[in-house]
Amino acid sequence: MVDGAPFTILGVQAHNSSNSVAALKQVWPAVMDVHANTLEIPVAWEQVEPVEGKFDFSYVDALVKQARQHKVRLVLLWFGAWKNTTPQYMPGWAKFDNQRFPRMVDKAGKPIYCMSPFGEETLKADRKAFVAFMTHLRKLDEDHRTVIMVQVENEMGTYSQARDYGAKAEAAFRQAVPPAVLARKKSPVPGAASGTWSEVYGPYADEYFHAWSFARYVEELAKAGRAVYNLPMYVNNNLRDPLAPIVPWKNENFVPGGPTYDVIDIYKAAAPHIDIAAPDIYQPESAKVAADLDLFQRPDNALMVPEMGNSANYARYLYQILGRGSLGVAPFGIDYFDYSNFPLGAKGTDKAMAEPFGNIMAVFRPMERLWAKWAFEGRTHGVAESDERTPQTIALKNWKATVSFREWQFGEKTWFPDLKDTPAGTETPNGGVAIAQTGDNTFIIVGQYARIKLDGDGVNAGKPSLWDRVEEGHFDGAGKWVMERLWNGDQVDYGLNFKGKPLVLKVTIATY
Ligand code: N0T
Repeated sequence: MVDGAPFTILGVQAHNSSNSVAALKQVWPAVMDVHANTLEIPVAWEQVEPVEGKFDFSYVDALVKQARQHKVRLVLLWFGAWKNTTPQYMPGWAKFDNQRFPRMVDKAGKPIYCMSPFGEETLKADRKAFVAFMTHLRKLDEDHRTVIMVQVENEMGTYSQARDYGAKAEAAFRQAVPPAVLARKKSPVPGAASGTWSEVYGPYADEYFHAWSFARYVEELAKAGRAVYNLPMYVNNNLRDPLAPIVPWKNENFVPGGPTYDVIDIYKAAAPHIDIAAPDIYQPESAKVAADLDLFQRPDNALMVPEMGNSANYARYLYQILGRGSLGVAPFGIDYFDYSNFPLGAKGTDKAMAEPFGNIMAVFRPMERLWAKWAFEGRTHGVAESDERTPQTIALKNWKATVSFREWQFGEKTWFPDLKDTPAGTETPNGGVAIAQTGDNTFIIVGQYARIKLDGDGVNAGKPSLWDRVEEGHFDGAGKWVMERLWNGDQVDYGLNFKGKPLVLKVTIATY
C-alpha cells in the first residue's frame, strides 16, 4: 500500500557503487529510460557512519530530494554487516577489528572472511547505525512519501561453510531449537520432535542453524528500525537451484544462511519484523524462473523480485512476475555507470540495455495503480515464453487462455506446413502476456511476441464464443480507458497477436 492504495514496484536497481551524490547523475537517465516508478539503491553503513558515532546522511538527503524531482519512489538497501556475505560495506573502523567485531570461525578454529552473526558488538553497532538511518528517514520522509520499503542487509549467508563454529555459535548450537522454529520448520529427514539442532534436523542442522543465526540478527535490526519508523522490510536471497534435489550443504552447492526457499519458515519464525524473503533472479532458464516464483510466492510471503538480470532475455519475465500479482520487480544494474554485469546480465550499460525493460514498463506505467489493484484482488495472471517455446495455458474464471509463440499474425501454422520462415524478432524467446480479468467476460491484456486465444471453461465450457469487442488503447493517468483502434477481422480471427511493441488490449468476449 502506497498513499493508501495498492502499488506495484516497476523498479530498477542501481549498481552497487552508485550510492553517491555525484553518481546519481548517471542513475536518473536510466531510471527514466526504463520508465521505472521506483529506484532501489544502496545506503551503506560505511558512508553514513564513516567515524564511529558521527553520522552523515547528506547522500540520503540528496537522493530523496532528487527522487521527488523525478517523481520516483525509493526502496533503500541497507548494506551493513553482510553484502553478498562479506563485510565489505562496514565502515573501516569496524571491518578489520576482529576483537570487537568477530568473524566466523571455521572447523579448524580459524577466523574466516564473514562476520559472525553472533558478534554482539556487530549487532549493536549495525543496529545503532540502522536505527539512526531510520530515524533520519522519519524526519525526512515522515509521510512515507518517497521511501516505500527497506531491504535489510544484502544476500546474507556464507560461501565457504555451513555455519559459524566460534564459541558463541557452538554454545547456541547445543541449545534446544526455539519453539517458534520447531512449530514452522519440519525436518526433511526423520528427526526428534524437539531437542538440539542436530537432534531435530540431523544432516540439515548446520545450515538451518546458520539461517536462524542470520534471521535472529536481522530481526533485531528490523524490530528496532520499525520501532522508530515503520516501513515494510524485506531480505533478499542469492538463490539455490530450485530444480536440484534438496541435499545438505556441501562444497558450495548453495549459499547457506540466507533466506533460501527451504528455510523461509525459519526466517518467518525468527524474524517476524521482516515481511518478505525475496528472490534475486540470476538463473535465466525459464523453468528455474518459474520454479523460483512458485517457491517464493506463498500465502505468508508476498512475491517481490528485488533483483533480476538486466540482459534482454530477462525482460519477458516482467509479464510473468507482474501477472502473478507481484509487489514488484526490478532488473539489476540499471544505470549508466560504465560497468557491465555480463555474463550475469547485459554486456552494455546504455540505452540498448534499458530498452527491452523500458518498452514493457512504459505500457504498465499509465495503468500502474489499476494493475496493482487488480493484482491485489487476485485478478492478474501472466506467462513468459519458455525456453522450449511451447504454448502455455492460463486458468481464468470460466475461461481458459492459450498463449502461443512464434506465430505469424495471419492464419494457423497448420495451414502452411511447408513454410520454413519464422517471424522477425523471435530468434530467441522474448514473448510474454499479462492478463487481468476485470469482470466475468472482460480482460485487460498486455503482451509482446505472443498470440492469445480464449476458450470457455467452467460454466462456459464447451460453449462457442466470439470476441464482443477488442480495443487497443491505453489508460490515461486518471484511470480512464482511451481507445485508439478497434480490432476486428484479420486482427481477431486467429487469436490476438502481439508483435514486438508491447500493447494494451481491452477485451470483451461472450458465448452464444
Ligand atoms: C547480486 C548482484 C549484486 C554463476 C550481482 C548476485 C547485488 C547482489 N548478487 O551483480 O552484487 O548486490 O545482490 C549473485 C549471483 C551469483 C550467481 C553466480 C552464477
